[in-house]
Amino acid sequence: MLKIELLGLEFENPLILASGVVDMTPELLRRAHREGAGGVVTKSIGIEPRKGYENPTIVELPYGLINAMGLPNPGWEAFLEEFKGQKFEFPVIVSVFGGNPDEFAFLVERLDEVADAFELNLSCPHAKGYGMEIGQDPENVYRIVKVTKEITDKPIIAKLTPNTNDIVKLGLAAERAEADAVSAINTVKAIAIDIYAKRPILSNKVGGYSGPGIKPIALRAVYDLAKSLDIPIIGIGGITSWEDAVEFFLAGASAVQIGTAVYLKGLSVFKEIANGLENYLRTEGFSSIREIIGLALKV
Ligand code: RRO
Repeated sequence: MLKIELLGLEFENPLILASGVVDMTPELLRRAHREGAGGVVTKSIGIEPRKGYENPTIVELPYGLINAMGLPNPGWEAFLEEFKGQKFEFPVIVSVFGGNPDEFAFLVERLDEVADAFELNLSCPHAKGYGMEIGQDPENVYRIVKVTKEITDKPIIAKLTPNTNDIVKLGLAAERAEADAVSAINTVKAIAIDIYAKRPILSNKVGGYSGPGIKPIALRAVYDLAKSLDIPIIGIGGITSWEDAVEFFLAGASAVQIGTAVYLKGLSVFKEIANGLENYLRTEGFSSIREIIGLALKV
């Protein structure tokens, strides 16, 4: 009932582990799959190793988290070394970040052999020279998708930022450059202040907000993208329950990614949501998840 084919890949279910949460090693990815994820996205990989920012890098709030991890990653060479020759029984989407089209192209070329698909991080909300700073401009989105498509036959997903006045323009630019899908959204630029220390809590001061608090923002982004784009949309943002997931499918998502809920509730959230989805489909008289994608766009 939950099986889907997306980007030419078979997913046991449309619930994918989002980038940046318990996804640093092959064994952690296998564990996410054992616990019910239909596919996984790796932590964003760049050219050089990065330690990330000093602590504190995460603030927990009543409705989610603000993070500024600072793109911690081992760099492409160490990543390739660790993933080369590994076999996975589920799709592994490799997330990459760069500061310009050439860096994205370099990473996609080098990591091609270990990726079933790539997710281009055009949307990290707080890294100087990366992510959202370049991904807010549709022309950059176009150029980066275009060069990566020329280098690989693997599917390319453009991960979009909500920190823009018009996410649909970014999605259309990705589609024009022949992206295979878009994923939306990355985190929402945010800050938390310690009222006694009288200073921002995160070492980087600003970060990205994720979790239940951003779900309606993410859902609106998916809804608007689905109305304008023909390529598949992968919904991300605050999905914590099966009801949340149903909303995203009805708004036009072909799959969803789950990140903060894994951080807050553990990996068991995948089975919980998958069971709830199957029950919903059965009781509403559907035989496949496909049948509910975009139903809320028709009214
Ligand atoms: O590493 C991070 O701080 C980070 C990244 Br790469 C991203 O894409 N989104 C986010 O909220 N944090």
